[in-house]
Amino acid sequence: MYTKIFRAVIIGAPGSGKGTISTLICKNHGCVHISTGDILRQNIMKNTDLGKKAKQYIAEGQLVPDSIVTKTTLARITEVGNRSYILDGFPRNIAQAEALAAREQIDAVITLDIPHDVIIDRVRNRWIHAPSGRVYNIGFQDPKVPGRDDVTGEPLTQREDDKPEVVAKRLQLYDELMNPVIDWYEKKGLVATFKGKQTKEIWPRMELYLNDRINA
Ligand code: G5P
Ligand code: MG
Repeated sequence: MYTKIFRAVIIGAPGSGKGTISTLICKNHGCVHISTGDILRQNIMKNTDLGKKAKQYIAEGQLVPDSIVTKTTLARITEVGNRSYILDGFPRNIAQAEALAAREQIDAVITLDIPHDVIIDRVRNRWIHAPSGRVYNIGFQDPKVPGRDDVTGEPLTQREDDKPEVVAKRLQLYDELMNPVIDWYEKKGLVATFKGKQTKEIWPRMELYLNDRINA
């Protein structure tokens, strides 16, 4: 468990492993994983007002408008209260980064640098349990029973925005919008970048970094 409250942002291209690594961090260090993509997908499943507004943007690989996402994410952070968290998928542009900075003191920004060709292969093999956000990958993180979630036994699905043409759009949007966000955090001295092709190769380095950071 973290010895002090640790508030981190994780940044990486679509399919870079933000969700996978955040789950590992939270399992090993007892923090809360806040994924804006998971929150939005859960709202789409439940057909809430938020889900109805977000659905089309996500299907097309566009960003959901800031006004909606920022409000929802800050509300979730309020619910998490005085606990450590990893913010996955937010901020997505400078306006969101500024809105977050106005509210929260972020301790670290972790960026994942994974080659795009590796990402495209991964996304093709990704299956999710949409209600919980649990993620699987054929050949890397297989479900115990093919096509079924390990915990609930419910069927797995593929994401609407994992179609190849939408993934290409998401990758392009990522480079355009997130390089300025990373630079913005660089200037604040918060960024640690992890480069590699596989999560298992990145994870030991991430653990060293987190341990240093937390015990500093
Ligand atoms: P999301 O949900 O935030 P993305 O595009 O940022 O979506 P995504 O696709 O969820 O990111 P990830 O979390 O980085 O990817 O990656 P992951 O799921 O952990 O890993 C990808 C796959 O690779 C998985 O199947 C995993 O098992 C596998 N994998 C991991 N490591 C390895 C490995 O070492 N080897 C192999 N073989 N496989 C591995 O956002 C979705 C949409 O929501 C909206 C936008 O429309 C966005 O496009 N949205 C927002 N809009 C506005 N503002 C915001 N802040 C928004 N946040 C979300
Ligand atoms: Mg994710």
